[in-house]
Amino acid sequence: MGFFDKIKAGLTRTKENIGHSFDQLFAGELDDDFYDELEEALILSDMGVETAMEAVEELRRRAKSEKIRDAEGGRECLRGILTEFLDVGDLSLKLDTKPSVALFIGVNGVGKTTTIGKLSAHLKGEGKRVLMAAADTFRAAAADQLEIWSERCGVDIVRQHEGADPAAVVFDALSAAKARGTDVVLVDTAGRLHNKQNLMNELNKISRILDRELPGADRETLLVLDATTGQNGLIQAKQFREAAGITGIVLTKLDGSAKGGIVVAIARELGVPVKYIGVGEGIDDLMPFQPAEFVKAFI
Ligand SMILES: Nc1nc2c(ncn2[C@@H]2O[C@H](COP(=O)(O)OP(=O)(O)OP(=O)(O)O)[C@@H](O)[C@H]2O)c(=O)[nH]1
Ligand SMILES: [Mg+2]
Repeated sequence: MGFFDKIKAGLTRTKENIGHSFDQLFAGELDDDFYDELEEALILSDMGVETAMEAVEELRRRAKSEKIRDAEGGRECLRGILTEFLDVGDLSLKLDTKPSVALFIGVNGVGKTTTIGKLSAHLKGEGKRVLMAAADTFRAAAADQLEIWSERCGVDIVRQHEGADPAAVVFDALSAAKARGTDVVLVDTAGRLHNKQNLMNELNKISRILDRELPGADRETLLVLDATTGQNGLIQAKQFREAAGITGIVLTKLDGSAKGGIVVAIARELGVPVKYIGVGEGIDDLMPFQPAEFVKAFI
């Protein structure tokens, strides 16, 4: 299945939640009732009140200035507006230096480890030498889970004992990467610590090691968010954004009960691009995000 079909299948929940499909909504006239219903539907799709209102306001403005009268024309216009909302930065991963580093952060259970596994397979397929760093030392099972992915993908892993200093694991991984001619180091981090401050301190310490050991190297800090958590995910994202400079979002579980609008809300409210989406638990279920295709499947 291609991007469009996967997304379309994943967003069946949006339809259930807004009580009807966008198709039905876009069947009639562009009157006041239409705009009210559209705003409600967008809010119910997890877009957030602010972003939904902005989108509808902009549609009203453009429909007037471009003399769009029928709803089908309105649909095309709305698609354009939402695609613009999603256009907040470069969608590709900039991992060109050798080595370069991608750091995966996010609360527990969102899909960090799984995403690293999927991305490893993808990068390896492009001919890159990948190394995983098991810097989630909070639970022994975390490194075990990453190790299973490393075996599945046939890539190297650096790990230490449970409770080891995550920054020390990163230090080891970078030394190994330099010695082995690795292209990309993927760093898994803990989602759960005794408290949020500990987690943020730990991420800062890892970040300082990267600055010191690999000055000038390309680095992506990818915040992994579970799309099914809706607006809660946005609150988490704002906290992480303050603690660590996020360069991109990986939005997982868009195959599940996610409602789609959250994708637009994240890009719009955080100003950080969604770079990849997770559409299942399998090794091939990670896709580069395609804004225009996404919006077409959504609306
Ligand atoms: N349906 C679906 N499930 C996913 C996706 N990504 C991850 N999962 C599942 O979500 C669960 C949690 O994934 P993990 O990768 O362990 O999440 P994590 O962020 O590493 O979790 P912690 O290490 O506990 O912080 C697993 O059962 C994954 O298979 C996705 O895109 N779709
Ligand atoms: Mg994990």
